[in-house]
Parts: sequence; structure tokens; C-alpha cells
Amino acid sequence: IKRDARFAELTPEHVAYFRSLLGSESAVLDGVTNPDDASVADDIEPYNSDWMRKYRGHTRLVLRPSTTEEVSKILKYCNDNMLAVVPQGGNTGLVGGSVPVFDEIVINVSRMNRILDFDAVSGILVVEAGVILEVADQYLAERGHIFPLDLGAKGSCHVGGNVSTNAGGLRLLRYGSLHGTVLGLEAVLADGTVVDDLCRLRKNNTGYDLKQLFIGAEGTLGIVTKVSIQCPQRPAAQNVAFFGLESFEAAQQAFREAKGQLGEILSAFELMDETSQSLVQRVTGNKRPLEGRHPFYCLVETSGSNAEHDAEKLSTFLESVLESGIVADGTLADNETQVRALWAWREGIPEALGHLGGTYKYDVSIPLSDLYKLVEDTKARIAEAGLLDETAEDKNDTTERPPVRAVVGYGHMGDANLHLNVSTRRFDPRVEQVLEPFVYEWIAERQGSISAEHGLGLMKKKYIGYSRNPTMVGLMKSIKNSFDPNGILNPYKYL
Ligand code: FAD
Ligand code: 2HG
Ligand code: ZN
Repeated sequence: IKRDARFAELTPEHVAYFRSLLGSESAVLDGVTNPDDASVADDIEPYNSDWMRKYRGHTRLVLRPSTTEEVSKILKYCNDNMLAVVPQGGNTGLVGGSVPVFDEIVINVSRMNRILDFDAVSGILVVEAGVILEVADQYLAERGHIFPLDLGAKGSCHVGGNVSTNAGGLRLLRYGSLHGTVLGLEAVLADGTVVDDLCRLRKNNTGYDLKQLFIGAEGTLGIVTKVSIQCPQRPAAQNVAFFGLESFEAAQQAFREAKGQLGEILSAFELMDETSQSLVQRVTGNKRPLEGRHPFYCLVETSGSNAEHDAEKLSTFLESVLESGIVADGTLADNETQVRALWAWREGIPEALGHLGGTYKYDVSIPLSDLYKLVEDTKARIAEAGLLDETAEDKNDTTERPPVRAVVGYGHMGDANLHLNVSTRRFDPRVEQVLEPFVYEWIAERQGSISAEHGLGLMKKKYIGYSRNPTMVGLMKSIKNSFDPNGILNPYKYL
């Protein structure tokens, strides 16, 4: 893709305006006026590259507003002057949406990090967009509540980023999607208009529910500045079981049994294959939860109000699936440390793979019965192309090897959401060519979704047609045009 010539190039005059608007030194990282200053370039670098080090832009200006009014004035100026922008939260997104493609201005909301209100009776929390997810959850924990979303990046991602990607995470099974839990939001449109829909009501059927458009819009319709969200009571008890299974069919049976036997206390059902677990072990050096090796593992979590009762239910469940031969082996966490240790085998997969080189990530929804077949078919295809070498070389091994180290599958099995990760020694265009559009075609043939929870970003912009028909894409484009007629918000991505 080429830089869109309609967008203006940044000048020192533009920067002078932003400086006068935002004042404080740390609010403007300016590599425009000082193009040769290496320390400014170093400061800007983290805003240009994404979590995976797969996508890298070339901005020379980062703005860090601290109020909605500042966001509004920035956008109005950008719109009037045809300056393209990228909204950015915690920069943990996995589809290249949060960093510039060319020289777009980064508008990072991390200074908008105030918790504004919490009502302990209704459980409604109101925060600014830049509040870190874990900070919000900690705040709620102290008040007996829980954030209805949890994910591996919680220490860095923002609530505004979560809403903008419609993040799903580890407990969607229990608490549902943000389309249901977000009650209201405030957002700023491209021309600076502040959309105040910071509703704190559970029910509100007055006209189109416009806030839903911003949930999952990935910064293409406006900048989300505030969010109000329904937060449940924090469950008094959390119990976790981890088990090994001999086949994906057995994992499906275990899921059915878990729903039947654990019912309302079931809060997560996650799948990991053996390859993913051996890579986590290689990176962390930790002792595996089970002695033997199995092709699949599942993590089952319950959340309820009575620890003893829940523990009993979970251990009865484990006994029954062991007895019936659905599960080959299993273990239960006895205390909070063990709960966390078991979760680390699941949550730690993306990070462990990140240490081993470049990862091609496909976040997909597939009818459950076919979920794991995608991993098998993809692996076969990569092997056939001569690109796979599963040797676990050590650091000093300099042998030139095929780029792909492993093809792994894991994910939110309870939501039929698979994460296919192709772990490589280095990003390599030959691997990408073998994977794309193969994976998307495979998904489309089975009426799946090419983006279950991570979004489209830059990565899947060209592929939206595999999951949405032309009528829907056309409607989406007309919404984009009416919210952002100049197209300054997160260009080159999404649609
Ligand atoms: P960013 O990465 O900064 O931005 C993401 C997108 O939203 C970009 O397009 C950006 O332009 C836009 N955006 C950000 N903030 C705003 C705003 N205030 N207004 C408008 N647009 C904005 N995702 C899941 O769904 N489930 C998971 O289980 C999960 N686990 C993860 C685990 C790890 C280790 C990592 C690194 C990522 C994971 N993610 C997961 C992906 C990611 O989507 C989430 O981490 C998170 O929702 C992104 O939030 P962020 O603040 O980092 O947003
Ligand atoms: C998870 O569930 C995240 O761990 C990341 O959504 C998945 O890295 C991935 O592919
Ligand atoms: Zn996920």
C-alpha cells in the first residue's frame, strides 16, 4: 500500500499548535521539529511498533492528551488540516491496528487514566479510556466486584482499547461480550464533536444504540474517551482443574459434561495442545502440571459463592470424567497460588511464543467440531511446502533451518474460538504466502469468522470479504463515511 497523498505532511507549525494546546512537555513527543534528535526518536519508537514486532510505522509525532476537550481540539485541528491519526491505548493489539502505517500522528490516551465513579449497589463503573484493565479490576476487587473481562494483556491494555477491539478474553463464556456489559460511552468524532452517550442504565431502548458502533470499531469511527460498564459481584470462590485428553473428540465431550455438571458456576473452558505447552515449558522452565504427555489439555474454571461447594462439584466432575475415560489425567488447584500457576500455562502461551521469534496469529471462530482440524491442515500444508523444522535448537546452534518451528492451537474452546499460532524463527514472506489466503478460505468454507476477538486492523483489512457479504461491507463503509468523511481516523485499516 501507498501513503494517501490527500493527507498533509506534518510541519513545525502544526506541532506548535499542539504544543500550545497540550502544554506539558510529556504530552507532545516531537520528532518533527527535531528530526535529528536521537533521544526523541528513541522516545517515539515504542509508539511506532506493535507488541509482536510485526508491524512498524514511522510517526514523528505522539500526542498524549489528558482530557476529552483536548482530544476534541486535536481531532478538529487534524480534520481541518487533513492530518491522519492513529488512536492508541496500551498497544497490545494483535492485528497491527494500534500503530501507524506511515506517518500518522499517534494519539495515545494513557494519560486519561482516572476512575470516575463506582456505584456499589448497581455495580456500574465509569472510567476514562486510558485506565489499565488490571487497575480497574484491582479497584473493583477492593469493593467486592469484578471487571467482566479478563485477558493475558491485562497489565498493559486499556479499557478504551478493550472496548475499541471488543475484546473477548478468558471469561466471555461467563460474563458475555462487551456489547452487553458496556452501558455507555463517550467518544470524540473526527471533526471534534463529542458524542456523550455515557449512559448508566441497563435498559435504554430509545432509538438506535449508537454506542454499539464504537465497540469493536478499532479507532475508525472516533476516539473513545470514557466508558461505563456493568461489573458483577466478585465471586467468593474460584476453583481450577487442568486435565489431559487423548483426542479433540474427548475435549468436546468434556466440554459437554462441564456444562452439564458445573452449570451456573462454570466460568472458563480453555483448550491447549501439547505443542503449545511444550513451548511454554521450554521458555519458562517450569514443571508441567501433569506427569504424562497428552495431545490436548483443558483448563476448567468455576466461580461461585461457596468455595467448599464449588470444590466438591469440580472434584466430582473430574472424578466422573476420569472414570468414564473422557479425560486421561487431571489435577485440581488447592489454593490461589496453584490457581495462578495453572492459569499461567494457558495465559503464558502468547508471551512464550513471543520469546522464540515471530508468530503468525490467526484468531478464528469455527463450528466446534472442526475447531482443531484447522491446526492439522495448516501444519500439513507448511510441512508440504518444506517450511517446517521442529528441532528445538539451542541458542548457539547456527544451522540454517526452515523458518517454522511449530504450528500450535489453543484458545477459548467454550466460545468456539481457536488461536492458530505459527511460531517461526523469523518472520518470513514465504510462510505468510502459504498461510494467506489459505486460512481465510478454509474458514469461509465452514462459515466461520476470520476474526473472533482480535479485530481486523491492518492484518485482515483485505480479507473482510471472507466473513462479511458485500451488502454488509457497503453499509459499514457508509457508516465510516458519515462518521469520518475525510477518513483521517486510523486510515489503511479495517475496511
Ligand atoms: P491498542 O492495542 O492500543 O489498540 C487496539 C485498537 O483499538 C487499535 O485499532 C486502536 O487504534 C484502537 N484504540 C485503542 N484505544 C482506543 C480508544 N480509546 N479509542 C478508539 N480507538 C482505540 N484480545 C482478546 O480479545 N482476548 C484475549 O484473550 C486477548 N489476550 C491477549 C493476550 C496478550 C498477551 C496480548 C498481547 C493481547 C491479547 N489480546 C486479546 C489482544 C488485544 O485486543 C487486547 O489486548 C486489548 O483489547 C487491546 O487493548 P489496548 O489498550 O492495548 O489497545
Ligand atoms: C489469548 O487468548 C489471546 O491468549 C492471544 O487472545 C492469542 O496470541 C494469540 O494468538
Ligand atoms: Zn484469546
